[in-house]
Amino acid sequence: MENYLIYRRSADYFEEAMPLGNGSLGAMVYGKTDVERITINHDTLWSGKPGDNHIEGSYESNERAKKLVLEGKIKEAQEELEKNFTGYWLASYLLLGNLYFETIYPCGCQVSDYKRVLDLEKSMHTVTYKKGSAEYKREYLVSHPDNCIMIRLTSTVPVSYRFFGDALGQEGKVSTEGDMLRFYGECPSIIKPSYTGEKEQLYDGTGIKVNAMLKPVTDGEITANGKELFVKNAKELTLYFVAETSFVSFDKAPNKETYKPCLERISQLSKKPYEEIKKEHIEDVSALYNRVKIDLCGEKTDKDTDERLKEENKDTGLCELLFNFGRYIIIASSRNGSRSTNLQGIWNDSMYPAWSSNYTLNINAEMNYWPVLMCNLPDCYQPILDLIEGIYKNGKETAKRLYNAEGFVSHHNSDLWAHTTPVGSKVKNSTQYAYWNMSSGWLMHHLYEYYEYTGDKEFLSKAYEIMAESARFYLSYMTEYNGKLVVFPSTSPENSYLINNELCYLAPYTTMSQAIVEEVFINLLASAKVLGISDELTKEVEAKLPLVRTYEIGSHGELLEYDKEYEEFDIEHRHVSHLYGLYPAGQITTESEPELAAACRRTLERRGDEGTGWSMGWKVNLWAKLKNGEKAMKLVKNQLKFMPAVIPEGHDVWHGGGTYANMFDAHPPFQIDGNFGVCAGIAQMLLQCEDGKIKILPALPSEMSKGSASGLLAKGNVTVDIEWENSRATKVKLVTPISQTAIININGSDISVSLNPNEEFVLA
Ligand code: FUC
Repeated sequence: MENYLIYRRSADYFEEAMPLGNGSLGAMVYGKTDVERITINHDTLWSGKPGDNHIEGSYESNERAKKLVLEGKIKEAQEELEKNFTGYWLASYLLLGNLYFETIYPCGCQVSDYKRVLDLEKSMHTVTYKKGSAEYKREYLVSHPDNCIMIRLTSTVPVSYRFFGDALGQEGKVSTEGDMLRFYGECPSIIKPSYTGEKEQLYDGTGIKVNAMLKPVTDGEITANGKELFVKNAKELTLYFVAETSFVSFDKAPNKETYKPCLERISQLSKKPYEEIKKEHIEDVSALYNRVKIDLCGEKTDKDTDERLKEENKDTGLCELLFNFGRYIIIASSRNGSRSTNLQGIWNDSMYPAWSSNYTLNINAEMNYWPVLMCNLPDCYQPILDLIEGIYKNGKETAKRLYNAEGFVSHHNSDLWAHTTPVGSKVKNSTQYAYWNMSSGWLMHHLYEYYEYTGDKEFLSKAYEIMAESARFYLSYMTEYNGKLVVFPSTSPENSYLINNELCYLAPYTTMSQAIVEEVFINLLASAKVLGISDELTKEVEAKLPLVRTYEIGSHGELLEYDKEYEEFDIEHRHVSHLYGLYPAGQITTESEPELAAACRRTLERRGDEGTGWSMGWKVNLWAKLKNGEKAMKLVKNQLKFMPAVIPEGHDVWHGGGTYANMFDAHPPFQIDGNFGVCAGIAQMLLQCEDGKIKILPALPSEMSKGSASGLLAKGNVTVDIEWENSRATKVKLVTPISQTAIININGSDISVSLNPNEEFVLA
């Protein structure tokens, strides 16, 4: 079983360090034997504050831009939007700080037998080594039940340690308090995104505050000097770390007390024995992790993980490890009560992370949740549902102010505060990303998908209001154009085309916008049917649905991305937005829409098999949906291409992604979406739910001709176990709490089966 990341040397870079987390607290452990470094995160440490960030005049600007597009003046329309429509940058995800500790050894001998291992099943990191004849062991974990970071240092001889740290960029402080090390500070209320190139931070007392404490419990002697903590002659040392922030909720000023609760919590917690915390932690995480087990019959190996990544011929075991690592990071970064995972999950070591490490909603933030339900982790899905609720509440004002429309709307970016306004801040060419009012529609996919997998009608009846308001926005904002009902004008996320050698982003409409609206409408009607709702809204949606579909096939046989065929600028552009209908929406399937599916295939062929990490992750899913296991596997392997922590000079970061030594996805730079994307893609090679069927092994590559998978979740809350040999399913076991008739596609045939609640159904 591929449950371990193994290394025989410590990390020099973040992209080599080991991630641990409980959804809220995150730690990146370097495993250094001289001066250890642990970068610590808390999911609520962001810049900014809640509230209205709309700018005046955007409605009028959009109206002017619409008119210009109608007149064919695309460049002028873009300039108009960039001048008067684009708004403030949103908040940035930050870091809590770094904890360091130096080990002062009794002998100066060399380190030998060094090994660090991340155990995915137990969610624990262990470092072992020797110095002379003395043996050293370190254990690291981040507990969800006890909400703390735990470090346990043991050695066969007494050693001494020096602890110190840094906190929250320029304003944070680290000092000692009694026998503890305290980290405290305040987040800036404004910090410019790294891509503006401006390093500017504003601290005005309104930012989120943090207090964190590290407390040692040891057989050695503890002293402190105000700045650093010392532990002398210890053979056993347990470190407890807790953090409290003043964050309250997306719509309230952060004013929760942090200092006292932090002190109280650490003094209580430090009475609890390490072994007890560890036992409860392992029970907690392994209960989630072990729901799914796959065996892709890879070679048994004890090789270092980065060495495996560097090998030319990657075996199926590495694919299995990538899948398991994806499930591991879901559990480590997204738990009930934590924030929705951002561009870096919860792991970030910079005050100026790439793209602010916030929520990019034109693919990235959604991709983070693609594998969660399939991997039977509905408990880890709640954070994105919470984010959607915030966006829904804020997005009503945005719909009114920017579009004079009903319902709610959000754009390509959001943050801890669930902001829904377009960014761009008058920057040239910002239309390319900032002018995109489609994320509110895309997010509805996640509401309906949650219902589809869990069958939770109570959830659906609550979510329905949000889905209805999303539909209302598009109904009231869309325009008739060439006999169709379209989002006018629109962009296709971050792509461009050429007119007279000029870069254009805006088009009268785009395939993706239309596919998103179609999905919003279809899912609304499906939900209304489940809930027995029939009213004005459902009637209007039903009547307008046929006017929304605009799919066209171009001269290369490809699916068109815009209202018509334009001259392409970057044929291998990383976004494959126009294939939204194939995946994630599933409107196009090879069975229901063979012609459109063939056009999707041409589009993918023309886009190529490279891309940023997340782009390849998306393509794994798309090829799997096209039932092409060989291509899906090729993309998995491309994504597994080793990426050094220092990006080689001249490397094309827009087309050349890969995987870092620590298995983190490389855009590059590090971006976690690709990990989640490929994890979902591997699951889709084994199981798909479409056309009202559960399809077994729909895109199995020849390299995976033998194997087994258990615990995958299918729509309808059906847990599926599969065994296969010679590329044919030999045994399929289904269990569901919901009585239902399911159609199972197995070895090329459809079989209708009646499933009784909690009774195993076996097809052999
Ligand atoms: C989208 C992508 C970029 C990057 C950014 C965070 O804008 O186009 O490649 O992933 O999000």
